[in-house]
Amino acid sequence: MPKRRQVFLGLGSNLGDRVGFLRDAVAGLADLAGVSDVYETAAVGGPEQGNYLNLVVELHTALSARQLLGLCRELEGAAQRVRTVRWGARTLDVDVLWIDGENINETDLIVPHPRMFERSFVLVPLRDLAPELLPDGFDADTASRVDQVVCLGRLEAQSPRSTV
Ligand code: GSY
Repeated sequence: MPKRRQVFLGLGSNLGDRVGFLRDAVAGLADLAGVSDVYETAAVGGPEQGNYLNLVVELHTALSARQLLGLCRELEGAAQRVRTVRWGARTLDVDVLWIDGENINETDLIVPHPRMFERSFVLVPLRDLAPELLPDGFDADTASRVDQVVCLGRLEAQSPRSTV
């Protein structure tokens, strides 16, 4: 039996029932060890699009990096995600951010996620679960203000009103 490792996944939604997509994805996760607060965040990159809801989850799992990537794709598929416009609006995006002890550099899988340490929409929720992983000197208050990252509180406390 492979050893369980600490893993962080980043989830985001900016199309349709954003709360519902996040809630269903989190509910479908085995080995869940933690869920950050939900943050409303200004979209980074791509065409003009609506705000995202973002959160980070922690798993303690024996799944391999490739199995985790498969899990991310499955969760996106379950949210009827359609890949049309690159960096465009999406019902659900799930990224493997970090796996304890892993460094992977393959065309379709890079761990730690290559942009996670530049993105306030990842770092601010990650701080809820693993402040020790944040870059030295990261100032969440300044980052939240500059990059428009607003804490909405716990996922279970969200109402489904935030449909876009
Ligand atoms: O890379 C994840 C998808 N994504 C996001 C996101 O989740 N949140 C914000 N705020 N902007 C984003 N741009 C992309 S692409």
